[in-house]
Amino acid sequence: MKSLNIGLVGYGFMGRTHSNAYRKVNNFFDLDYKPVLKAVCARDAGKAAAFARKWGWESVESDWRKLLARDDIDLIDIASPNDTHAPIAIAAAKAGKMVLCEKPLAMTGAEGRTMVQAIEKARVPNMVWYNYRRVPAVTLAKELIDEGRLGRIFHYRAKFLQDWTISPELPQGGAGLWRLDVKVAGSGVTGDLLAHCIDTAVWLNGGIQTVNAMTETFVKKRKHNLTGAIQKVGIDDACAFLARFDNGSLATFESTRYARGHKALYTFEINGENASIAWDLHDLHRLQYFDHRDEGRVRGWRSIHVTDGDQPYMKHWWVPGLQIGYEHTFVHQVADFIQGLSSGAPASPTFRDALETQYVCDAVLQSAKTQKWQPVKRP
Ligand code: SOE
Repeated sequence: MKSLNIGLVGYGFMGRTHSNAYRKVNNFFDLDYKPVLKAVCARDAGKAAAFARKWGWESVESDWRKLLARDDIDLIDIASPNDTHAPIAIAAAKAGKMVLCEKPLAMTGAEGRTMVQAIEKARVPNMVWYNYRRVPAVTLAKELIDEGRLGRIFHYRAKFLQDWTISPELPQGGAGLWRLDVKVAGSGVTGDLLAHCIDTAVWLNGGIQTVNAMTETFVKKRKHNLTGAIQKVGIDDACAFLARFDNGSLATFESTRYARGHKALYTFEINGENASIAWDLHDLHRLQYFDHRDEGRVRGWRSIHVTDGDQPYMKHWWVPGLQIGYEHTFVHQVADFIQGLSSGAPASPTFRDALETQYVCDAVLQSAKTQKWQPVKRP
């Protein structure tokens, strides 16, 4: 087995999910490469060192440029805040490193395009961590749709609801709270949560042509955690939009961080002429499926417990009936990336795939401003 030497940038929530995935993947998947946790990089060297001790990273860097200059690193994994994705990814590609990047790919479509250009010029393997594609039930939904079981698709309905920013006392900016700081995050729920819904939707149901959106910022001013200054909030706290897909289906998307009681309720439902599918992150191992072609007397919604060996990814885990969870989606993503290295068929979403989501997010935010339908522009 060959070594795949990883240099991770960032040690937050996503740094943990990625570290866990690199450590576990070879225990469950037979692969040609073994990720080696070579170095973790973060501005705060002390905190990075503590993280390295906990997760087994061999060394620590406090400047990502030094990490990129190291000959013993094959792959740069960007798990730092959104405003750092482009400079690190572009420099890493120029340095000939493979690049994995947390979602959203970029702050805007224009920025994402420069990243795709750099990656494709350097011809380095790349991927964006839209992890929900690799929930086995969601992958099963993709298989059922691709087999044509739903027939013509009429409707796509997605929601991602949270409630963690309702308090006006919550500051913006800094560790853990940069998602509220527009200069660092680029946008609010659109880039953070709807980006997941859009990525899954485009994967399952094809391209989006046009959107009509509304956004709201419920808390207008917050204290900045780093400077203490009371500042205008620049992110969207909530966003809802209508969309038309290339295949003629109609969609509604909604996301908010103000849905009291909901912590991470990502749901989608797809209605086709023959069958419908529904999925819910809080019950992530189940896929709801209704097939109108079933015998009438027993026709109804089936709740498929996606835990059997012939269902996506599950033969790599325990025995039928036993569930896996959120962290396993990241393990699947690493496994697929490595299998892509071996086969030469890159795992999706690549940077180019993820750029599509940026273009949709741009159109959504533009529509919320103009209060008009906006076509998704792919310059
Ligand atoms: C925000 O709270 C967040 O952590 C997102 O940034 C993740 O992408 C999402 O999967 C869960 O919620």
